[in-house]
Amino acid sequence: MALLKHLLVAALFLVEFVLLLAASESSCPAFAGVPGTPGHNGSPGRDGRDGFPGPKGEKGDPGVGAQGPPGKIGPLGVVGPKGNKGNPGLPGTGVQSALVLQLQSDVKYLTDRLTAVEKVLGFQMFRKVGQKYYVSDGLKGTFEKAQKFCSDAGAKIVLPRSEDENKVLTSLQAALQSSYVYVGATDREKEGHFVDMSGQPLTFTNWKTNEPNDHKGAEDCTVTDKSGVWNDINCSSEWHVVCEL
Ligand SMILES: *[C@@H]1O[C@H](CO)[C@@H](O)[C@H](O)[C@H]1NC(C)=O
Ligand SMILES: [Ca+2]
Ligand SMILES: [Ca+2]
Repeated sequence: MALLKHLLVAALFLVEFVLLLAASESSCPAFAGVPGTPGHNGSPGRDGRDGFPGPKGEKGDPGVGAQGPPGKIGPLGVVGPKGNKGNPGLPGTGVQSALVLQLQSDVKYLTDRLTAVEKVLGFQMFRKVGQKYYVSDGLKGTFEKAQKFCSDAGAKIVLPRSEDENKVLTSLQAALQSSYVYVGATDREKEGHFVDMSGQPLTFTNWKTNEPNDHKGAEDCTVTDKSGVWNDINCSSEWHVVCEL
């Protein structure tokens, strides 16, 4: 049965094929056939040609250039007028005031020391003892000249106030190869009462035995000898001058 059905279908197709051939080769009218089923979609066609150029575009915005390098520095201006005086400062705190006072004190001390040292450097010979300098140019003179020489140099005639100072004066005296050096002690105001150049009593003395003796009633000035002992002597003899700073 199945074989027979296939044979019948195949025969039907054959008849339809013969009829189609006959219809295409003859002009004689024929009956319109039953429409076939729609075919499948074909493959896409080839790309079309490029289109015509479009219309001209609108005018563009103005361009912006990059910033150029800075120009040269101009010439100096005229100096301006002097400014007004500043306002007075605020009062300092206790700590600041103390610090300023300490610094002022330190500066004054250093300035005084420097001034003294500069004076010392003006002399041919000097010795340092404590905070003092004993200085000399090797000159000789009366007591009055000795006083003036030291005063003119911004100093005072030497007067040892301690054993140490007396020894240093003896050392300087040896360097001067001096027999006697005037020291700043006199009893001109009151016989037998020796005072310093400010009129104050002496706090240190180193009198030789049996001195001061006011020999011939004419000895109101004082000298040290080579060994460092003191003697009263007249004020008009010329002895080495030593000053202290
Ligand atoms: C002063 O003393 C010296 C030596 O000590 C002596 O030669 C001189 O004559 C004295 N001068 C006076 C005025 O006394
Ligand atoms: Ca005397
Ligand atoms: Ca004497």
